Amino acid sequence: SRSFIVAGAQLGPIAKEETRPSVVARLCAMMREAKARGAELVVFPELALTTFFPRWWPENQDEIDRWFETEMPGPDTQPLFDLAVELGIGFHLGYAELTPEGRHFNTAILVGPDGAILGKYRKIHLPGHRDRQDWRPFQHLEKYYFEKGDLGFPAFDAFGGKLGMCICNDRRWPETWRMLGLNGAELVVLGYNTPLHYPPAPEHDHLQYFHNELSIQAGCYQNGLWAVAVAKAGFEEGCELIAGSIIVAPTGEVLARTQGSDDEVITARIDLDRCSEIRRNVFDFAQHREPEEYRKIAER
Ligand code: CDT
Repeated sequence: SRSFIVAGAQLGPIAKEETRPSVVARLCAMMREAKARGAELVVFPELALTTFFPRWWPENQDEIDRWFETEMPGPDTQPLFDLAVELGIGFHLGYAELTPEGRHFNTAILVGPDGAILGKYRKIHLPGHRDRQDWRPFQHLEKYYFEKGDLGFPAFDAFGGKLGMCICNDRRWPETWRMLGLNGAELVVLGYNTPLHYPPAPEHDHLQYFHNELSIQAGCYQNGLWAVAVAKAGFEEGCELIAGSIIVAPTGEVLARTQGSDDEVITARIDLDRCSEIRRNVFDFAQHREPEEYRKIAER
């Protein structure tokens, strides 16, 4: 078996004025707890170093760039990498990336227990809107702040198997999971910032937790893979974000779930060999997929 313990490290709210070093100290405390509980990998949320800034319309370029990292690790994030090496634990971190060419991405990385970056993913499904919409109680300007990811849905050799990443809204799209499954991912790690209130369709607000779990459980089952899905949660700058971080098996079963909406670590032992329970049966892609019937999926 290829079994090991994974951790999800849910974050409670991050205030607009909370500093990077303060947030990194919170991440380090949860990394220590994950290690104490035997985890070899700890998963942090989407945009885990700052408040969820796409909720504000920026007045100038500086108000955009202040949220972005120009190097990884940089001076503020180096302590997280140093602690990972000291403890011998890998991690997944979401952050806003500003490239040397001036490109802005919603990014996540996978870091090994030696502190080396094993893989990078840039968010492909950017939700929300590009223009300022003052009728909303808060903005969701991901289409304005970020450009679409340009790295596809790769799976990386790591932790004795194949690991893939996606970010928040990506988890709602079956194409994300199928691309990761086709690329061989056995474990998908992801973070999310999901407001409880969805202004364009408030009649669905009570379904936010359900749709989160539905999407992740279906993605796992239909592709025979594991997932660790981790929230930034709680009341953040007047906006309530859902919690409900989960670890899900290839059968679609939820093995661990957070209880509250603050900083909280969950763990579960996972066995990558269990992917074959699904992949050798109902979802044996080689035997049963019919891609020539799916052409429309890859068309505009
Ligand atoms: N961060 C992120 O992608 N959040 C979206 C919110 C709903 S769409 C405005 C999500 O899919 O959870």
